[in-house]
Amino acid sequence: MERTLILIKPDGVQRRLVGTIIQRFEQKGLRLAGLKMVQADRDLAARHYAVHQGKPFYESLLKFLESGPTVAMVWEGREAVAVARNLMGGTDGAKAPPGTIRGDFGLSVQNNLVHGSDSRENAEQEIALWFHENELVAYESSDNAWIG
Ligand code: D4T
Repeated sequence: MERTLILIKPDGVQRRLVGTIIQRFEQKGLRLAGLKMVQADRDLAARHYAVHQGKPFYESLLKFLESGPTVAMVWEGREAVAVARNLMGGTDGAKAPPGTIRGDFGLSVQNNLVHGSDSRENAEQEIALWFHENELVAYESSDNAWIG
């Protein structure tokens, strides 16, 4: 079963979009395996966005992620990484298509509401960064046979 890390970034929390965003992943058929609210500090923000170190938007990106609580989640299911990225839409909310989270609720590049892992390998690293293994719950969902 593939897993992915999804963050509802501080703008999504402040704009009271947590329930709406969770509903998108839930209705698609992905299964929630972990959920918590985190106030990211500089260390966590820097480790999460290490790949962007040195880019012009890096400092501003860290400040944004530190600016308020984030909802961290692990979702699992068939092709969970790609499915979640499709639900989110592209980085820039102004260009993301309607029907996607960013396309429906955002106009910004930086304040783009959600983060989703971009590969299976990065997903596992990011899950380990945001969660302890004992915070994740393995269970059978009763609708498995219908969703696939
Ligand atoms: P994340 O990683 O948050 O899911 O976003 P994306 O995968 O869609 O986009 P990304 O890695 O290219 O960028 C990470 C993060 O940086 C912000 N950003 C990006 C920014 O503030 N200015 C920029 O010019 C770019 C390219 C938005 C998302």
